[in-house]
Amino acid sequence: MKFSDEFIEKLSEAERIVFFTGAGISAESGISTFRGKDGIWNKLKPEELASFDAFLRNPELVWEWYQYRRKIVNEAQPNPGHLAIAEFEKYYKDVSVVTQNVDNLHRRAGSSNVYELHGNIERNYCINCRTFYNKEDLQFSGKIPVCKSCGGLIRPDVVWFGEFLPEDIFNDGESKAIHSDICFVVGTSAIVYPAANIPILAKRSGSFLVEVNIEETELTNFADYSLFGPSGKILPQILEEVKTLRKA
Ligand code: BJW
Repeated sequence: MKFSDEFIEKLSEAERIVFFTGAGISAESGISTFRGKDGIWNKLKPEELASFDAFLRNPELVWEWYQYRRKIVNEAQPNPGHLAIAEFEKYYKDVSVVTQNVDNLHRRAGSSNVYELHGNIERNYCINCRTFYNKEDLQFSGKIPVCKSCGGLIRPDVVWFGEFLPEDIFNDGESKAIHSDICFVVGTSAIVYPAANIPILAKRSGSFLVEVNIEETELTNFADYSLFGPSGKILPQILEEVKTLRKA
């Protein structure tokens, strides 16, 4: 792939890089996106699965759905897109991943600075006393697990619609984006707020905004540069360009 001269110059001069990622980066690992042709929300209703009210109405159903997704995530492997992002750390002094994904694949790929805006599917907590439980601390046998300390219902540590994002993580991720030289926006429809504000703020603060997606999104007209194609193909090609520009 031939990149623009302006993009190559930015890659050459940059010191601080942010990758703002969404479900599309994990599509090539076999994890479904939410929207679009094969998206989860085409078959299942978000209001029945991804809100606190839905959980209180039918905790068994919500647990079953998360257990199903956990199985897929556990069996999935980071793809060349995740791996390329992790390898950027060899070439830039400050590389951060600000992700909407809950699948842990950026960490498993080796990225060191990961800000998980919507939580992590492997963690859980009690809705009463907020005791945390890792996946290995819990058994799900059709009956929803309850807290060993207080007997409260345990829920996945993810952010559902109408819930606030973890404040410190959001603020730190936003700050990284604001201070970045290049902000890559990878595999997201960029329609879920407040996360979708982050790339907008990055560009308004002077960062060069590069979109990587298989199709146009809400952000395309706002981005400085758009690269259309699967992130598992495009990101390794950008990394190859970086390798020729910068020495490890
Ligand atoms: C590829 C590819 C490949 C495919 N390569 N690319 C107006 C009306 C109603 C509500 C609101 C409103 N405005 C704002 C809101 C609030 C709401 C919101 O934004 N809703 C919008 C949908 C309109 N936001 C919230 O509720 C948030 N909280 C909040 O606002 O708190 C304040 C508040 C408090 C109290 C009362 C009211 C407000 C919380 C949002 C939480 C989102 N949670 C989810 C589920 C997480 C848990 C789980 O996983 O189970 O997060 S929803 C889902 O969407 C998930 C994702 O992180 C998020 C973003 O999706 P993403 O990653 O962009 O995926 P897709 O599928 O949309 O896009 C995939 C992209 O990849 C596509 O572009 C493809 O083309 C591309 N792609 N293959 C490259 N190989």
